[in-house]
Amino acid sequence: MNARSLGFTVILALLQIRNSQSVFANQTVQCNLDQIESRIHRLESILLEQVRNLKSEFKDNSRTLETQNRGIRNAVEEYKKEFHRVVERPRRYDTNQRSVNTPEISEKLDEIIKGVQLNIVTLRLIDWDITALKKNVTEFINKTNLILDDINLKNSIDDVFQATSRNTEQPPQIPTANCAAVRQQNTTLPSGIYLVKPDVNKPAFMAFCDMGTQNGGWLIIHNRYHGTQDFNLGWQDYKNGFGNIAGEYWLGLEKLYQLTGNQINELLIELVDNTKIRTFAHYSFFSIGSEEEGYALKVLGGYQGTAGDSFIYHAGSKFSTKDKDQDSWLEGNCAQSHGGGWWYKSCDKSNLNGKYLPGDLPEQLLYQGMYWGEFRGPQVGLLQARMMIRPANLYSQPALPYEA
Ligand SMILES: [Ca+2]
Repeated sequence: MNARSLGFTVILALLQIRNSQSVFANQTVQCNLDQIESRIHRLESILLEQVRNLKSEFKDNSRTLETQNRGIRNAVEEYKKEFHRVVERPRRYDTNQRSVNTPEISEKLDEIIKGVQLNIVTLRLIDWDITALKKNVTEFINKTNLILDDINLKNSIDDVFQATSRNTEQPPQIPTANCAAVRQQNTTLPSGIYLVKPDVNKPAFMAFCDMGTQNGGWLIIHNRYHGTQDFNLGWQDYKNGFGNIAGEYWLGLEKLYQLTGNQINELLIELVDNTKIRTFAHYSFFSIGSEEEGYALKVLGGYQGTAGDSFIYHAGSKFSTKDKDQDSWLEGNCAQSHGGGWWYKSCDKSNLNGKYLPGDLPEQLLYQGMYWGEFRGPQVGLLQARMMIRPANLYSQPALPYEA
């Protein structure tokens, strides 16, 4: 084949290819058009269906709205009728009497409103009154309950007293003047604490009564036996008394004056040393003065005993404490030097309110212990000491030494 025929052949082949491509393109377009047409038909049917549904739905809504409109119209008509009825009623009522007068109705309404407001205020006041009344009733009930409690308590106390008086069949105990008077009332009473009232114008007080020693009836004014009670105290303590009536104590100068100021008493002093040896000093006549007199040892005499008379040296002396110097020692205060209140002179031959130091005392504590000069001397502290009094029977006592 030559070049010319080859070229022709190529051109021919190219033309065939071109023709075949054109046929293929035409077929593809036709296919696409068919598909589009089919889709359009489906879409049209869907739209028609939706339109039908919307029309149906619209008809339903229209019927509902129509029904609602009719209801509203009916309601409005009812309201109109009611309004006319309300408005026409006073008019018909008024036509029988006088013409309609709106201002008068308004005034009446105002009066009614005012009346209602007044009633509301009145009701509020009544409510407040009721609240206050309720409060008063509650307080009254509480007070009544308290009174009832008191009455019940009083009845209970009365019952107890009546039962007690029925059981004992004795009048209430009246304090007697002293321990001897207590014993005179009943000689079988034991030793113990009793209420005594030596001065009818002064309060009664408690004291320990010894009913066993030398026929009993002794009132303990001083008691020391273990040293727990401090006796290095001031004037007020010695005046009013201190300690434990059932243990160690000092009765007090004021009470001692009440007991002995207007009545001579016996004085019994019991002493025990640290070896348990007992001794005693008995004075048939004992009395002290008032506070104005410095509670002075005004009467002391008629000694009898085994201890020795180491107290007579103090007769006539005023009572002194560390804060009230009434002793005869011009240069000093015996109570400060010797550790306790006493009827110091210048200074002492006995001191039962000294320091509680049983046994031998070192030299620097000479005269500072609880001591009795004639018994163990000022250098030995005693173990126990007790002072007691009872009214003296002047006609049965031995005569004073200088009268013998
Ligand atoms: Ca002095």
